[in-house]
Amino acid sequence: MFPSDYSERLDKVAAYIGLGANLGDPIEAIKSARLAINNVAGIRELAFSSLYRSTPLGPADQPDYVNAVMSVETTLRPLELLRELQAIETAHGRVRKGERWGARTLDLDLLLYGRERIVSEVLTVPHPGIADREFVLYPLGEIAPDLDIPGKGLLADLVRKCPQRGLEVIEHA
Ligand code: ROI
Repeated sequence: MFPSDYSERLDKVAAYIGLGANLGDPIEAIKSARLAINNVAGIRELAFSSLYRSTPLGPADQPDYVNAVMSVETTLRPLELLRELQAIETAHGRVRKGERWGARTLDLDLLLYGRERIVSEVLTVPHPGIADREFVLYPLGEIAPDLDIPGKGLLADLVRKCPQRGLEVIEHA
């Protein structure tokens, strides 16, 4: 890795973050994460979707999730942004146990970073699940209906092809 990966860049990039939680008080966790993200130097919120209740993807023996998506303008580089999001997850009680599809107090996914495509050991952007997860696509459609997702196509087309699986708005933006 180059040292420059951790230096602040001067140009502003639009990034999209997926928020999810299904343990403890998920609504509170999402709202608290929003505040924490806004408190990071070099990140400014552009838009925040409604809060949604969603059916778990993965093992069904876990509570429903609360999901939302936010867009930010950032001067941080992708890995810096990722580290900040992981620190906020940890501060919200997230313990990474290596289990892949389990319940979590807070999950922050870097969905998109400008129009960049990144594939590395620690980060894949666009997020690998972005094109077929209703709890990402529908909230994204609310805040960025005209989005063209690098390598995946128009968001509107992806939304049209994606079953809602019981997804519902629980708190309007
Ligand atoms: N399922 C839903 N509905 N929402 C999530 O945010 C979510 N996150 C996950 C897995 C376990 C894949 N399932 C999810 O990480």
